[in-house]
Amino acid sequence: MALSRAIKQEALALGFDAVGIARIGTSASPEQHRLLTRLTHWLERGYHGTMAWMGRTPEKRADPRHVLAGCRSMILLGVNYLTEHRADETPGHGRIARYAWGKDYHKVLGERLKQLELRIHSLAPDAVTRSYVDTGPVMEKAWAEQAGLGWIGKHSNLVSAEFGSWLLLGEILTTLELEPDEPATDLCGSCTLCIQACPTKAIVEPYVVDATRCVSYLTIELRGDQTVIPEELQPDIGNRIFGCDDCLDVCPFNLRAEPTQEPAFQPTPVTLAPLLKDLIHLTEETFTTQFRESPIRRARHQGLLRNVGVAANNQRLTP
Ligand code: B12
Ligand code: SF4
Ligand code: SF4
Repeated sequence: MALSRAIKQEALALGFDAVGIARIGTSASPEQHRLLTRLTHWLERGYHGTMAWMGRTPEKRADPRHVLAGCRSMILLGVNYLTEHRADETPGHGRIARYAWGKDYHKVLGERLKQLELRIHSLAPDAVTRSYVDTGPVMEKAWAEQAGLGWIGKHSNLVSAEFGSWLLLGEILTTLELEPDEPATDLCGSCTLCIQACPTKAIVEPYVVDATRCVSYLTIELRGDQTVIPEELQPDIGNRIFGCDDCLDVCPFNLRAEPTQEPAFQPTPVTLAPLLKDLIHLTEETFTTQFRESPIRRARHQGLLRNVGVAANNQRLTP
């Protein structure tokens, strides 16, 4: 009990905004069976598209004990990335998803997770720990729900009563038996705003996203110079050139969310108001320097140019 409290205090002191603990049983829980079933159905329907890594070892992805032998607890951590800025969407501009306005969250959260692991080891020298931020075979949203950070909304992202949809997640798996938190309750009710807001109808049923239709997948994960965005989806991509926030933006639980003061997530002029006519001529060299510390690197130079081309075409701009 005291150890769990001390770990949570350390986490908050390191700049995490939300922290909770999920218990991992010695045998698979009904929740783990549900996870595996949902993941398997999702994969069988081909919703992962070209993200082949999602299809590897689903049993491992659904069960943390296969990721860290002897895992008994998972510490889930969230960082608020909402800033007080609004994207400039006047004609001629592209739109970049909020999570990519500042520095790469993998690095920001990853460094804090490493520090938290060190502090856990000083509190409990025998503990074995392993941390990830979207970097391991762990279903982060589901465990964050179990740890009480929020519930999985109908857009399939985690919604926190305090931070709305704007938490990025990371976790520490550990052999320590920590005091678990109460799982969060689904407060979506009869709301369907996110489903209606999706420009490409990617939320095929409540809680299920077909990634191959999702603008986030189309503009980030469908990478490479040979990879063309399906023509029938191109008009619906509108001005979005990296990721998409439409299903998050409409969620009523975001009305009360407070912006973060975290410097790492503040936008740059380019990420807040990317001018399509400038980006169309972006060289590989400038791309590499400009986005060195940004999640936008993941789309690669050719991928971003492809997205800019689609957005420019949607706005009837000529190069
Ligand atoms: C693959 C992936 C994607 C894919 C697929 C998205 C998806 N919904 O699966 C793509 C590229 C499209 C994507 C997009 C985005 N992503 Co992403 N992504 C992931 C990743 C790597 C795995 C997610 C996963 O396991 N998917 C597999 C399917 C089966 O899982 P699922 O949809 O979560 O299914 C669960 C529920 O929907 C529910 N469920 C499923 N079926 C059913 C049926 C019923 C009846 C019920 C009740 C429930 C239910 O149970 C399932 C298990 O819990 C995670 C990181 C991680 N390691 O977890 C980040 C992650 C989910 N992504 C994240 C973010 C921020 C985004 C974007 C917002 C980025 C953007 N702005 O462009 C968008 C949001 C799109 C959306 N609406 O989901 C964050 C979400 C943070 C949060 N607060 O939830 C994560 C956690 C990364 C992180 N470390 O912060 N992502
Ligand atoms: S991120 Fe955009 S495209 Fe993907 S499910 Fe949400 S609204 Fe739809
Ligand atoms: S928009 Fe409505 S249905 Fe979607 S996650 Fe938010 S509350 Fe739930």
